[in-house]
Amino acid sequence: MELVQAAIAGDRRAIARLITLIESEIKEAPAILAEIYPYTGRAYVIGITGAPGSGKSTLVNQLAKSYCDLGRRVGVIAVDATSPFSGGAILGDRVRMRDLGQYPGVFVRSMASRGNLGGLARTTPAVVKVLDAAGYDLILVETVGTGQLEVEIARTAHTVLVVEMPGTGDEIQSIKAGVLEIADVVVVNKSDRDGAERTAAILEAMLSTRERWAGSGLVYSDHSGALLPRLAKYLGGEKSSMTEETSWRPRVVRTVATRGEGIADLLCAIEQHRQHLLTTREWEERNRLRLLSEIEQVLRRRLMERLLHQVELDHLAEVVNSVLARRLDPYAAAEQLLCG
Ligand SMILES: Nc1nc2c(ncn2[C@@H]2O[C@H](COP(=O)(O)OP(=O)(O)O)[C@@H](O)[C@H]2O)c(=O)[nH]1
Ligand SMILES: [Mg+2]
Repeated sequence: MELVQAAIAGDRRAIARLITLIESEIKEAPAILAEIYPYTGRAYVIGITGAPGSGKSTLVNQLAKSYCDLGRRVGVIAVDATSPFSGGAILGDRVRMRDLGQYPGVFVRSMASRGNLGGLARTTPAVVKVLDAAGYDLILVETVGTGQLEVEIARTAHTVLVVEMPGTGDEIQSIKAGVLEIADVVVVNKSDRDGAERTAAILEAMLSTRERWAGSGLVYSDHSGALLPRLAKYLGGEKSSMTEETSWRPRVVRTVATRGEGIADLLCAIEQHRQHLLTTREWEERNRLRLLSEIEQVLRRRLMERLLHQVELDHLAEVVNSVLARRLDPYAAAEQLLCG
């Protein structure tokens, strides 16, 4: 496809159009991704998650500029919440990210989550691939930041930053949301406010006691992960090849994103994590789990589509009526639908 080749060659308009096609999940999307896939696997993906207002977008701005100054090509994907009422995405982030547009080496894209839970849009991993194939060697992905458990980013990124603000133990969002589990680097942003030092100390203490094994966040037992943990175990061998000495201990970094303070430290922590992944088996393990998780998600969707395609509507209505009339329970109903 001409458009795909143009995007791979780095044509910004082609990249933008390709992303739009993939986002709208046109029926050619699988063929497009198949063409792109051989060109992927070169980018380093950094995920940025954390509660709304914690400063994710401001940090992403700073990181993008810093990497750009270092001569890197940077792709930015900001996932917005889609309001179930308006269907529109939040404008604030888009405005905030606009000044990145002046940087020729930076490509910025907003995506609406379209009701997908887990902090990303369903097509975000595919969009990451487009930017990867187009030669962006660093890709920053900002999650929606609903304050809920956003673990999908751990399956997409090589390094996950969890952004916090100064607060007491009770107020620290990532502890409440359990999202600390997936953090590779914890950022205490807004460190110009009181209590940043104490917050950093609380987080350090939390992180030193958390149970760890390579890629724990990746096989987090969310509602969907039945196949993934089993296969991961089978393919990856024992639960952990990491000993205490070789496993990564998440770093805590304080920043003031609005003033660019602490950004150099943050870059350093990200680089240390990257080096850690590369020098241990974790790099390989994470890649395996990431791809496995992607296959599983496509499989899940395809199986459901196939099932819905096969079931006769008459039959479905009949089964539902039986459940309503208490002649059949929901489990038996599902079984009947599966067996046709
Ligand atoms: N005081 C202070 N404000 C900040 C800092 N970083 C971001 N902000 C402000 O916090 C608000 C939310 O930032 P934003 O980046 O949109 O947060 P997001 O919702 O997590 O993406 C904005 O008004 C920023 O200007 C910081 O380090 N210190
Ligand atoms: Mg934001």
